[in-house]
Amino acid sequence: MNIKPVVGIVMGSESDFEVMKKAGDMLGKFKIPYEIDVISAHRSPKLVVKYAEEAIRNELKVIIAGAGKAAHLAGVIAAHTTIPVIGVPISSDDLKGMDALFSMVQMPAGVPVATMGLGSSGAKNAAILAAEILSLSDTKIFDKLLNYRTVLEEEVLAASERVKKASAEKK
Ligand code: RP5
Repeated sequence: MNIKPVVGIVMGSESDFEVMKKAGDMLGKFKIPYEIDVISAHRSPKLVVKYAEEAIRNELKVIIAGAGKAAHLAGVIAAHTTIPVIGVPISSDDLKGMDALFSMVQMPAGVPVATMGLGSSGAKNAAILAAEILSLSDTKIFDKLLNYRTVLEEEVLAASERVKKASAEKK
């Protein structure tokens, strides 16, 4: 997208991309322009501080940060900006994401990170939450969110029909 990004998606490693691209896909559905990058709280800490400090000047409205293991990326960004930060904990083989979840959700009072659930669902929800924040001052996004909820309901109704039909066929 050529339009100026209003959401920044960052991740701690390229290995997070498979999950974090789901956030980008969801923002794309809402036609919300975003930028996406890899910056690491541990491996490139100066870049993280620079990103966070320049975020307001770059007119970002929400930052989505995904990381695994000792997941400090979202918290460090939140420490350097007042833009809302949404964290996505990413699962790893060792502790199955509990490490990332606890690192992110246990922010000390004063510096919030809106922590999502683990993995792909968390990445999608991060994008939807970003859209909800933006919708407070953008009626087009507000309408798209309402439409999205309608689609969700239609999908449940369709699933309901399929399950009832499959169950009736077994009787
Ligand atoms: C974290 O460590 C990253 O966010 C990633 O989830 C995890 C492992 O990184 P790699 O070793 O795969 O680069 O900083």
